[in-house]
Amino acid sequence: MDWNITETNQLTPQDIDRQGNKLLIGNGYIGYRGTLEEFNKEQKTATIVSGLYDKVGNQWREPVNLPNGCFVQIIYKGESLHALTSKVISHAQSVDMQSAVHMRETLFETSDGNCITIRSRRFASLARHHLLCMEYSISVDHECEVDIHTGIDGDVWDINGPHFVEMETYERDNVISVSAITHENAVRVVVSEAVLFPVENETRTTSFRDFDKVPIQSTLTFYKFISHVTGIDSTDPVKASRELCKESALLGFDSLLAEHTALWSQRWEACDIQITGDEEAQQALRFSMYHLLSIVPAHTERASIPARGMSGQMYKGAIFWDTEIFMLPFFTHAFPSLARNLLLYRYHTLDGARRKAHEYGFRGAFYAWESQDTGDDACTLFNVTDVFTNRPMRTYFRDKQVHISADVVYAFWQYFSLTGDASIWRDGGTEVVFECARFFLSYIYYNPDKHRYEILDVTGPDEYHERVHNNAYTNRMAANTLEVCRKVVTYLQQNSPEFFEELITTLDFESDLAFINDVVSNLYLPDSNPTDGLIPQFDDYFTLENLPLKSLVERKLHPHEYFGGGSGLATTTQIIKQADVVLMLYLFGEQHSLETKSVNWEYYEPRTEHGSSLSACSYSLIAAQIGKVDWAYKYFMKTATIDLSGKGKQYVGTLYIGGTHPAGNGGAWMSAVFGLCGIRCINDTISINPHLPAHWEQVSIPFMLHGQKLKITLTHEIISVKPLSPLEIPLTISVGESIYPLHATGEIKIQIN
Ligand code: IFM
Repeated sequence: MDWNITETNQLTPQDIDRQGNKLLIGNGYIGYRGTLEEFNKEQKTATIVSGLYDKVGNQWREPVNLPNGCFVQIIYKGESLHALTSKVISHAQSVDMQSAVHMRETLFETSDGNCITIRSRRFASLARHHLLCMEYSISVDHECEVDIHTGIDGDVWDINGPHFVEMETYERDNVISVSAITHENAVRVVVSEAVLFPVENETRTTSFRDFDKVPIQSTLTFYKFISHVTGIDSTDPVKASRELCKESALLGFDSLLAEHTALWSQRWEACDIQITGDEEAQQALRFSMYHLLSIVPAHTERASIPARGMSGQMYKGAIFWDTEIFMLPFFTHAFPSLARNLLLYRYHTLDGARRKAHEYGFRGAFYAWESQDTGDDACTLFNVTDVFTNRPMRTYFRDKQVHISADVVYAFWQYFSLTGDASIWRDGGTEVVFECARFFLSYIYYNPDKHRYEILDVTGPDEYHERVHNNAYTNRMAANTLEVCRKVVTYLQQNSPEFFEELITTLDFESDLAFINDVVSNLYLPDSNPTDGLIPQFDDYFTLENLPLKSLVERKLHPHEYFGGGSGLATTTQIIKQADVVLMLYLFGEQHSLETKSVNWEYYEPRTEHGSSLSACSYSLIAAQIGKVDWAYKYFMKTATIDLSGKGKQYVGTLYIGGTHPAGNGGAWMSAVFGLCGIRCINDTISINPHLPAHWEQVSIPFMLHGQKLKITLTHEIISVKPLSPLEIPLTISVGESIYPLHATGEIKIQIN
């Protein structure tokens, strides 16, 4: 199967936007959009580094787009060769997912009939996370001279910029550096470049080099080594950045590429799922993993994955619940240390969550709906613009999506129970769990008439119905938070009593613990109605207008009008934005019968708009469990192709909101592994109940549980599980009613049909 994702289209502005996202390269520190070297801010070039945000005036705080070191413009007899304005005979642009290298090949015909081909390769080094490397070559049909203009382009695309208040250029030892400081926090940002060029006729203007009248007989190749360092990473970013360039130029492109490729091979070995019989699904799933691997911060536990990855400033570069619920499973079962980094980001932003709880008059930790570097909430109270009045519309994402704190706790417990890594509790996890539990204790109400605790005035995952009471998802997740808190307490009392006692005292948590015991058994959990098995998404949901989605869409007066908010069309109806009850049924699968799952899937599916990229995977997961394999496949492909097809919403009014969809990418992995392959882990047991599409001949999955590496291979007839190294912890495999112990080194094969 081909590992290349290739685009050969004529470049329209829409293609350029889409390819910028789709053909992104990254190493978790740098994300570089899949644009061409001659492009500039008009074509949305962007170099985003993780964890760096800036705010200008009253505008949204957003990631900083760094000066673009990949810029190159070729000029032939005064004619700039540009993919948008020159005569292009052929153009191909691709990403090799195996080695995470972006490539382009464009054949230009000049006005005097010379054919000039530009080829480039670039990668964000996985071995040196501040470094981008590029090889650029020019091939000609007829011997000629060209002018080459290259350098660091500081005139960058911003949504809410400009973010630099000072920009200076230095040159020493043939390394050019652009240094600037950010507007809000005066963080120094430095981009430097070294160029290995075959001839020495360079002149310089500011941050650009000009190589004039360069003779080319057939092909000329040069290399750029571009480093990106900020004052957050280094006390002397100018020096660090320059040294990295010099060192890289000495090592050379090929050896840097070799070390980068070797690391990517290791990554693929740990996670590549191979599907025989379905090239389209294979490509989509690999592509989803490629994107997750390109943006996961391996270098730090102080950053996480934003909802639009590292594809730009969209969605304020903010981290949502997307990471904990939709991306973490992939990392937990393939790269537990990266999952750990993502979780600890929540520990490092706990103070921001404490501040938010305090701001709203609650105790404990209320995590930011849109979290950046400090954990303070970047979500505004008016997060959507009304297309009719062009006025900001009051939304309650920030104030009422309290499930965020429960999502974080859910993820911590999942990580612990699937990896066995108890160090997470001492390294901050316990504090996160205690503070989130405390938040819910202060948020709940006791209803004396009904003798139960309730959670009022919240917004669940379905953002079209704000400020509802007893959202089934939120109540279940809040109860889980309290249950996890109790389990962590028990674990620590048994395993780290001194640490536990100290923490209880430091956090003054004794009385909260006593309260938790009472609440856990008396918190109202909306359950299935005995007559029809339906679970109300929230109080009185079933009294809302019941109409087909199509009819609601027909009521629209504007193509981009928002269905939610104060007077949105969906708010008085049963049409929901995204999986809500169905997601809950997946996350708490053991507590619900297949019958309940089936009845609720059938009810909510036609009422779900899938207005969020988070929705499809839940419908795929439950469809697989209830035997609707065709639907499970359909929704799997929907989530797995979201960034391949680039069909997601690109603009709201004039605001660009496109970008990659890492939650959709993580959802693809979940739908394939937990849904279609039917893998589910409970303690040390892997239960496997495959629902493979008829045309899938075989699937093999590298899979980690409790630190043990396995290869699970499924066909329609046989399930095989093979330890990839001697097992240190006994594991069991459960298929149907039977349990099979997995032996230290041996593969087990189980006939299923
Ligand atoms: O977190 C999601 C939310 O559930 C729906 N709107 C988009 C957010 C970011 O993906």
